[in-house]
Amino acid sequence: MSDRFLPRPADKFTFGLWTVGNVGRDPFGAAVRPSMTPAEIVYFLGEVGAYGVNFHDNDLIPIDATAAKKAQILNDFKKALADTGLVVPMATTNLFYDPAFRDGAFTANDPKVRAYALQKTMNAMDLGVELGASTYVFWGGREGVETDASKNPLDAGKRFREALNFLCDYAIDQGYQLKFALEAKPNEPRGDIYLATTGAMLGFIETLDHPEMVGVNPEVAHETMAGLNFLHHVAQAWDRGKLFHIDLNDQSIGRYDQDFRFGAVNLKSAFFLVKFLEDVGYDGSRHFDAHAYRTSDYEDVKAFARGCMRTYLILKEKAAQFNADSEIQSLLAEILADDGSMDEFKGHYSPARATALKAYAFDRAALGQRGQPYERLDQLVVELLLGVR
Ligand code: GCO
Ligand code: MN
Ligand code: MN
Repeated sequence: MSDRFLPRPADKFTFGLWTVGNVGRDPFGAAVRPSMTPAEIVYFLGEVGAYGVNFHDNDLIPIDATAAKKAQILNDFKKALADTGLVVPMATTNLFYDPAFRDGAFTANDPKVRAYALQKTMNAMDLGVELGASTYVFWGGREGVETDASKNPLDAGKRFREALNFLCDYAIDQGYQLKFALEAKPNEPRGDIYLATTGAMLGFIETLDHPEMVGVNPEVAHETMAGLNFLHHVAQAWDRGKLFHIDLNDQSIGRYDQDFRFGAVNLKSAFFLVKFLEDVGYDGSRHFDAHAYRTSDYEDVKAFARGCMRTYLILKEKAAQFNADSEIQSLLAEILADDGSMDEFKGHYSPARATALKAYAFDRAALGQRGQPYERLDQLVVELLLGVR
């Protein structure tokens, strides 16, 4: 392995406890790997070179743990963090596994479930902050329906808004320096999950009492499952200053929720994503929300985790190569050429500008005759990725 692709803390590569700790259970089969304790997972992540570890409340502390058990787990976990130097940049709440959440959490029809979800989240926020988290993720896995007969989507939206407003105020009241990151997913485990895309989340955030505290946590697999262009959603989030976190993995369109190793399916999309994050200077966590194939043993899970980080770093190098490639750059310059003749029409509206633009005689036929060398450009990208440039 070439050293330049070894992860460093500055890369901010993080994994959830549930990712490398995934035991390979799926809807059709039982666990295939023995479970590791949270502390064991931290040592495992330290060994593969990760920077941080994230968790759901119940990845760390089982939902029915006694106070003594909780204290012991926390003690072991903190020791593992200290021994490895790993940090906890993000925490989240499990609001999907327990049967109590079978009809959702913040959007459930039963007000007792909604209140319990708030209580559970406040406790989980306390736990996350105690361990150093500065980003708090909300993934509403059960916040949806199988039938719209069961729930009015307007009510669901109001309930979700009320819950987030309550929790923002709780964070402020506690003096927590927490930012919230909302993670959209179109479906699975519910038939349809509310606020199904990152774009929907961005619109929703503006309706909150403290929109400045709330951003998004887009995930490659989630927009891809819906057949959408993930990069475009990330770009919109970045443009609004809302890219607070990102979940990296991979996914084939039209398949089950795969959570594959970053870059495992669509290297070209992964390349443009990494290039975007690096070009704009995204400096948050690069969080891998993925898990190894069910066929893997723990040696292979290490290969999975190292592979996620290594592919990111290779693609980062490819992005720098793209930016330095004279043929690519001169093609881009040609594509983006601007002779300045339209300068008088650029910028904000003014009555004079509108009048001048309406009076201008365009040569529409000439506009339509101009071709663009996008085939050449794309082939250069392909060759760069294939390592022949
Ligand atoms: C999924 C989601 C989850 C969330 C996690 C953190 O598809 O199951 O991506 O993995 O990211 O619950 O909120
Ligand atoms: Mn996911
Ligand atoms: Mn995720």
